Amino acid sequence: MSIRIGVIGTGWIGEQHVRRLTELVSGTTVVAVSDIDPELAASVASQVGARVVDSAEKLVADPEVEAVVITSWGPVHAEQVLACIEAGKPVFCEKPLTTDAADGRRIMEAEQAFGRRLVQVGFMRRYDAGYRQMKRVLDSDAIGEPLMAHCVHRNPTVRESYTTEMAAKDTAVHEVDALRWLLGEEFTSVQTVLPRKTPKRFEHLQDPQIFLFETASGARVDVEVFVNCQYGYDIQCEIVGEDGAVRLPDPAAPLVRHAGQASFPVLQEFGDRFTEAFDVELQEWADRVAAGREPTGPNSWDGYAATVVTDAAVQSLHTGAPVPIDLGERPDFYA
Ligand code: NAD
Ligand code: ISE
Repeated sequence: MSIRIGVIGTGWIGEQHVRRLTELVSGTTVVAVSDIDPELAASVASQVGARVVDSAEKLVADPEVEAVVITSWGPVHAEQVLACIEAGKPVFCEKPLTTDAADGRRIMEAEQAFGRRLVQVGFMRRYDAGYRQMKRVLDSDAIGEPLMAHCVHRNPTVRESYTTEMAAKDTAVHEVDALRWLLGEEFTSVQTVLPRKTPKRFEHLQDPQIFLFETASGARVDVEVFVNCQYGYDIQCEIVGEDGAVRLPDPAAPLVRHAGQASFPVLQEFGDRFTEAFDVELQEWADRVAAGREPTGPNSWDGYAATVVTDAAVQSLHTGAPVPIDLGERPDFYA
């Protein structure tokens, strides 16, 4: 039996997830889609034989829809997730869970009142094979207690609508979640450091940026975000422990020897770098939904924590000073 899914938001990643849920993920059928742009919704719906529903609220309430995937814009995620919880339907929400920490707390309260976890957040790096290998190394204690992490997040270029604050909230947010998960602890402060701006792109944009985080145990994590690096999509991560270090592997690529050089290509798109992670992420989510069990992926606390941490990074961007991070107590519900 296939789970009947409704998808809200049929833009770039929504269309990809609709295709993924139709062609790659087993046990799922997209039965309905909705977008504030009805033509876009109709075009995506027609590719997979789904119905178009004329609002997110109606899609959530639709009796045929058993579970919901939210791929709309960040600022509308909170209300859509809350509607799913009220309807008692499992929901996979692309990052960010919310753009506001108070909304993250509302979601956690609603879920706890419902009595069962229904929400998974789309931090797909936890499903990437390389990150999973790193996690196994860390959990095996092979490198001892982590002391430092060095991360790089480079995009070849971004659209003009990309703003300076998005370096933290849209881009570094992936490292925030991945490092909280890898290290198994929370961030306690952040300072945003601004190098000289690249002249290669928009005048309005401060790019690159460096985020210096501290964790509860005193480990340090530095994250370079450079979204107009020109040469490709490049994700790097190294964790240094008391007894050794572990580094994220580059995606496998053939090494070409030619004209006195040995080289391999650098990927250009984040969609290409994390395609398999997206596939695994949605398959594992769907399997849990089909089994009637709570999701095991990033939960509402993780979504809330990422918002609080990236809000603090934006605050530091404006002042230059380190900003303390206070998440409050994590409810046992999210242990
Ligand atoms: P997009 O602008 O291409 O698509 C968003 C779509 O949502 C648009 O078609 C828009 O019309 C629709 N929408 C907006 N408000 C709506 C509403 N109230 N109801 C229904 N539809 C609505 O953006 P995108 O690049 O596809 O990003 C969508 C989300 O996915 C964002 O939250 C983004 O951060 C996230 N995302 C995650 C990753 C990742 O690596 N996990 C990558 C890209 C995007
Ligand atoms: C985008 O929204 C993503 O989520 C990508 O993974 C990231 O690399 C990019 O910088 C973001 O804009």
